[in-house]
Amino acid sequence: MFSNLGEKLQNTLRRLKGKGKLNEKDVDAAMREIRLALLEADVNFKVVKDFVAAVRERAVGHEVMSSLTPGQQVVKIVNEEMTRLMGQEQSTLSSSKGQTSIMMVGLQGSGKTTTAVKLASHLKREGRNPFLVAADIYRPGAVKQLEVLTESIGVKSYSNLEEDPVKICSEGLKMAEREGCDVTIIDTAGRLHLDDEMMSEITEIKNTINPDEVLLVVDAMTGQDAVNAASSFREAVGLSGVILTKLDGDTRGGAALSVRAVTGCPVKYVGVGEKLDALEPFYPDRMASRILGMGDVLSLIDKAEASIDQDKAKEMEQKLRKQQFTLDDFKDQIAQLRGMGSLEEIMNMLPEAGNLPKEVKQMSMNEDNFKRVEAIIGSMTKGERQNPAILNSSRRRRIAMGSGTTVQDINRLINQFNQMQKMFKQMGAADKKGASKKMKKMKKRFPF
Ligand SMILES: Nc1nc2c(ncn2[C@@H]2O[C@H](COP(=O)(O)OP(=O)(O)OP(=O)(O)O)[C@@H](O)[C@H]2O)c(=O)[nH]1
Ligand SMILES: [Mg+2]
Repeated sequence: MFSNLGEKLQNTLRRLKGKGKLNEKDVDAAMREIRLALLEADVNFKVVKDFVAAVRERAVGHEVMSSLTPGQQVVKIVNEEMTRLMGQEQSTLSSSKGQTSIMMVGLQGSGKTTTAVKLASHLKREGRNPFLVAADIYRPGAVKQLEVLTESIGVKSYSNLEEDPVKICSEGLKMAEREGCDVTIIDTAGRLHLDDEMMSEITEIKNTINPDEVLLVVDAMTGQDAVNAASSFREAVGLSGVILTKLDGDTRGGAALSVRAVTGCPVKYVGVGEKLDALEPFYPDRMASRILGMGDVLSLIDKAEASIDQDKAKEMEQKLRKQQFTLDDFKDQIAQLRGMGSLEEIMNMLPEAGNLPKEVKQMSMNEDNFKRVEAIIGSMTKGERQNPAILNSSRRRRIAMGSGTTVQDINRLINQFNQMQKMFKQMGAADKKGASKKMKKMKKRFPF
């Protein structure tokens, strides 16, 4: 995704990071490169100008220039400004309960129908009960396309080729209620170009059914054309959000980086493939980190969350409450995090990570390390695993022999285990005091 832009920005920033001290000339040279990279990625020229000015102003500030790691600070600034550019916070659907209606609009071929079904599938996974309405009666096969797709995800739909689109929509809404569905997604017809006829039809639908959301679907591959379409739709019908499709292709990034700044409309989702599960909520911070090659750590955590055994996590929480966390549990935890890089890499992205003990941060979750931990713990007796406090030096020597490791390895592991235990106690205490939202989220995701 946006690989060309990412590569260029990363190269520029890497050079900055490599310098011990920065002066204004270094910053200016870097800003020129960033400006060029953004323009080449088809970011709106005015957006580029404002962005570069904002980054420059902060980058040549006293705090950055006099800091020990000025290059690193500039990277942080670019990341923050890019996040801000894309809307700062994730923008969700305006209503998450009760009867909700969502109208999809957009130019022909932008991905409306596919995205409508993807969204239904996404909302279904979130526990809602979606319903689809096919209001595109012009293109032959459009209704059938929607029917086939909705059936494939087990969602009901409505259409009626005898009626006009406005009537279909109001009928569809009633039908959805009768069927006991709580989200109605309406797929409208697209035209090749913005024209009055299309605008007046969707305006009429909008005025009749008064939907909770009007989402514009735009093809990110079309760059600034997508942004222009968003401006026109916003003026003509009003939009509550944008969905960018085809971000999986060799999209340059111009649309994703400019649409919010130019139109003021938040990007709510992105389409990342033709399959019906290829829709993701849009997180400005994650997208910025992805472009800048900082790794999409939170998405990684989402993945981890999906792979972590929820029953085990509950059991673990009970143990933690009773402070019965043993070395066996420690091993299980590491096994679940295996292959995700070091905890430090993962947690550096979270502001609270600074408070984590060094021993915990430096734990590496790679395969070799895991094998070593497994061997060490495997060479312990049950009593030792339950209560590592009894591990005196002769026991440690025996375990090192048995596991083919050294006493230092054992010491390090016990140290990490102790620190982790201490961290849980702190987390427990923070919980009582009302921990920050991020910390709670982290705890939920890493239920050790
Ligand atoms: N690679 C990729 N293809 C997509 C994505 N979203 C949609 N498509 C493809 O884009 C093409 C057009 O999608 P449709 O959903 O039919 O577009 P539409 O806006 O409903 O088109 P009309 O109804 O003709 O206006 C299809 O081949 C989709 O598979 C995406 O996120 N990634
Ligand atoms: Mg369609």
